[in-house]
Amino acid sequence: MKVEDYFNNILKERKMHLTLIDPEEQTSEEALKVATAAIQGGSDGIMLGGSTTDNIELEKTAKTLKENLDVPIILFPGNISGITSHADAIFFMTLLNSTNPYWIIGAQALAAPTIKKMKIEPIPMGYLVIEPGGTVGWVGDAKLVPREKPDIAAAYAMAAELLGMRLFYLEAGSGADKPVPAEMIKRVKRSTNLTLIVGGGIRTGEDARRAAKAGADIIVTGTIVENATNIKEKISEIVKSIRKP
Ligand code: 1GP
Repeated sequence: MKVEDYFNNILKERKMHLTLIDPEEQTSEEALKVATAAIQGGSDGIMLGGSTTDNIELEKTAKTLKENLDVPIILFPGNISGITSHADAIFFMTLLNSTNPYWIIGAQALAAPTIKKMKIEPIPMGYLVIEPGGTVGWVGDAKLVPREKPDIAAAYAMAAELLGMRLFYLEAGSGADKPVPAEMIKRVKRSTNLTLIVGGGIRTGEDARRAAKAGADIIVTGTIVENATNIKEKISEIVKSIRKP
């Protein structure tokens, strides 16, 4: 089954959770342990990537995860180095509010021939970086969307929808001290029919629930698995809170 269909089937019934693993943060064996615990906690898939991903680490980790896990492995590339064939799909994304054409369409053009040859499933996605923006905001030369300007985020989402993208990711930046504001999530969700992903700075069940209630379809967390002593329990806290009616 295609990964996008897998998403859409689940989303008919409930919200989803994805765990982001940065291959640079641990060995591939450790990444497998983290991913296994996250899946036991209720994560619906694993995203692999980071703003400064090293392709050698990525290849190793992706291969290990792909051989040992049953949930989809989705690439979340920070650059053209974030591509490997050991994955089920790739978020084929454009950093819409970058001021540098490289991050809007340059990297995508360089990567497209390889992705076509690899035959992994591309999922077209608009990516918008909100204050504080973290490493991705800096690396991606983003003109950060102010937190109190939900209409700006909604306008970008509408443009993404009109351009034919099917997913939209509101990103506060990995490790952000505060997640994307609920009002912004609400405004984006109300303005489009896109599948809405929200991530950056979500650390508790309450944070996740607020984002899901505001309209996020898919919640992404990364940093919490790097810090948690009991990964399964921590992910389960997040997952339960977004599945509550
Ligand atoms: C980063 O949105 C993701 O791209 C996850 O952020 O590491 O803060 O959970 P955190």
